[in-house]
Amino acid sequence: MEAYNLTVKPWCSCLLLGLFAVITFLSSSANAETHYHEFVIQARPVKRLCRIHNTITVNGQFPGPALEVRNGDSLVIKVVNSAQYNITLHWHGIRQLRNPWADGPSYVTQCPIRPGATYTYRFTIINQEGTLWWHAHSEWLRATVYGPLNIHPKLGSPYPFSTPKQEYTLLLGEWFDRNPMDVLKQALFTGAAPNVSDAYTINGQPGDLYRCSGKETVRIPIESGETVLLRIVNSALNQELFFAIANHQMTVVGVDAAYTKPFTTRVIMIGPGQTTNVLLTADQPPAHYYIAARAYNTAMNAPFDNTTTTAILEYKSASCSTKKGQSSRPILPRLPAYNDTATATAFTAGIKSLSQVKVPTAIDENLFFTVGLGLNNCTRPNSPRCQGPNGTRFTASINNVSFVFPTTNSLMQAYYQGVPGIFTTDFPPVPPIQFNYTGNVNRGLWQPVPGTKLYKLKYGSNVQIVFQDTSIVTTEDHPIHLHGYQFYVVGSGFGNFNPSTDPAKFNFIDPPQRNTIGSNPGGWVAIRFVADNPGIWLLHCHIDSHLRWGLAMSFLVENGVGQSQSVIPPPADLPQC
Ligand SMILES: *[C@@H]1O[C@H](CO)[C@@H](O)[C@H](O)[C@H]1NC(C)=O
Ligand SMILES: *[C@@H]1O[C@H](CO)[C@@H](O)[C@H](O)[C@H]1NC(C)=O
Ligand SMILES: *[C@@H]1O[C@H](CO)[C@@H](O)[C@H](O)[C@H]1NC(C)=O
Ligand SMILES: *[C@@H]1O[C@H](CO)[C@@H](O)[C@H](O)[C@H]1NC(C)=O
Ligand SMILES: *[C@@H]1O[C@H](CO)[C@@H](O)[C@H](O)[C@H]1NC(C)=O
Ligand SMILES: *[C@@H]1O[C@H](CO)[C@@H](O)[C@H](O)[C@H]1NC(C)=O
Ligand SMILES: *[C@@H]1O[C@H](CO)[C@@H](O)[C@H](O)[C@H]1NC(C)=O
Ligand SMILES: *[C@@H]1O[C@H](CO)[C@@H](O)[C@H](O)[C@H]1NC(C)=O
Ligand SMILES: [Cu+2]
Repeated sequence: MEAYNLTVKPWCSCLLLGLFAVITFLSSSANAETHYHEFVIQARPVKRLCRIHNTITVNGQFPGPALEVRNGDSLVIKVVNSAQYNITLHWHGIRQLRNPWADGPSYVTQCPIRPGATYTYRFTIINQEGTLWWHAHSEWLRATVYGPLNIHPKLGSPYPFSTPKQEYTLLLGEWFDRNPMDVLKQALFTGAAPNVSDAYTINGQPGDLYRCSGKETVRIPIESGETVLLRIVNSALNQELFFAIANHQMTVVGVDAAYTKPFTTRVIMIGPGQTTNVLLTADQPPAHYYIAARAYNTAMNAPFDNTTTTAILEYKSASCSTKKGQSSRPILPRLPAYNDTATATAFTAGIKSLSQVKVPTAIDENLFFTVGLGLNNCTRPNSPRCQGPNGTRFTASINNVSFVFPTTNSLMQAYYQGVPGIFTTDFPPVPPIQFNYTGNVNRGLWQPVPGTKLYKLKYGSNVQIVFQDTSIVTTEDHPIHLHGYQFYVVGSGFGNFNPSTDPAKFNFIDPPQRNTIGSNPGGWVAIRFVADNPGIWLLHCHIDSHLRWGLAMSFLVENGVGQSQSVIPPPADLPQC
């Protein structure tokens, strides 16, 4: 099984010697297995865009090591923090049943792993198959600390499609020609939007269209006529992306570790946090074709990185003839306009579960969450700390609460140990004020209230949440990620959600199962799930600048009856604050 195409350049391979290299082989044993890994967080020189950057990596690798596992397997990952920053790791999309201790968001389920400290994440994959990924979940460290987590079917269980000849994981990333932590620090000081990235990347490489990058461009070899599986992950920090392959169609077969009804498309849109599995058949004349990704940008009047990253789909039979003396570049695919919401929406709406699913119908918790940005007024608008629009500071909120992460304890540790004063459980189920969410919103409504508010859910309750984007500052597609759950996306639309007419159009037959879904710019999306995983689970926008401004909240899912419905005790090495 060939899985992950990582180019190790000669100048850095020496650095890798002597380090703990992690290579996963899937053994042929019929039983579930336990995979042991050591992830050493360390700064390493990485050359991109003509410059060498001291980059936070795992085991010196950028992107980090690929985890190849099977449904039912367990993982034991010892994280050794040899970097200068506090860090935690999150296993994005893994349900972590009754085990919030292994989820990772810093100050939510654990205190950070300090420099010099270690923590071992232990978890089992239960009934999940497809592509997930792992990433740092503290400040902006996930800009470079991320890697794939590919879950293969149990031994002897086939895919619900013909077995592909090869598999390749394509991690789409965002590269800053700076230390990303400094970019964040500057933004938090000025109150303005953070600087945009300098490049997008595919498996860490920007590709041919950037300075100094051409030679390192990722190449995907393919044999004429064969079909391969591409596991595409949007690991970019702040940007939704369009993705296409010149002259080729793709067949979508899975998203976020759930199989989908196959459908053919020329372009995919993928939000930060999401994954998309596609089958690709080499049915074109043997040649080299660009694989490319660039921004899908929905925020109005906001600067964004408008560059294009590329990899090369290389027909093997074309290699010899075209490698030498090849003067013309591969063909670039046509990507939609940056603001092509029609294409993005049509793609996302086309995704359906492979077969009929069991959507909860009798709803116990009917939640309506407004999501969006805001502006905090400054008493001294000319202060260097108020460089947001018209002397303000950017903020963001859900239901007018701008989420504040605790600093002296994690939510889960405080809850488990009964430590008071860390959070309250009065998060509002509906917005405190009703207004025309997508209309011209009165400026007096733009400033939310900071708070560390949780919403309590009874074990086993049936939950519906409608995420309503607002036009405060700007309408925008917010990719909302829920930890600890896979939810059904039952409906979506534009404008204001209409509770009397829209639910009639919900899909209860074959809605997709996801862990991250976009709110629709100036629109809404509705999800449903059963609160069957006790613990504290973060819900947030996966655009990291929005997350840091407060576009988040947390659910406190209470224990049910007995041990099998209760949070397991924390591991002995859980970091303390
Ligand atoms: C952000 O961009 C501004 C303008 O280009 C530049 O002056 C500043 O140094 C940048 N800051 C960081 C941290 O990259
Ligand atoms: C990208 O943005 C820059 C600066 O705003 C602009 O000069 C350039 O034309 C844009 N490029 C594309 C491909 O849109
Ligand atoms: C998209 O941008 C183009 C050019 O920047 C503009 O002409 C067009 O009106 C925009 N379309 C939408 C749907 O906003
Ligand atoms: C900033 O002020 C200008 C001039 O008063 C106004 O036109 C603009 O809408 C304001 N922008 C914001 C974001 O408040
Ligand atoms: C909300 O605002 C939009 C955009 O201005 C407008 O088209 C719509 O009629 C308004 N809706 C209501 C209920 O006022
Ligand atoms: C913030 O400032 C704007 C414009 O100066 C004003 O309209 C708004 O009411 C102020 N908001 C608050 C909460 O003071
Ligand atoms: C949010 O709360 C603040 C403080 O009560 C208020 O000024 C503002 O209008 C509220 N905004 C919304 C959208 O509810
Ligand atoms: C790192 O985490 C510890 C424990 O929570 C905290 O005391 C310390 O302030 C953190 N350091 C930074 C730089 O955030
Ligand atoms: Cu957002």
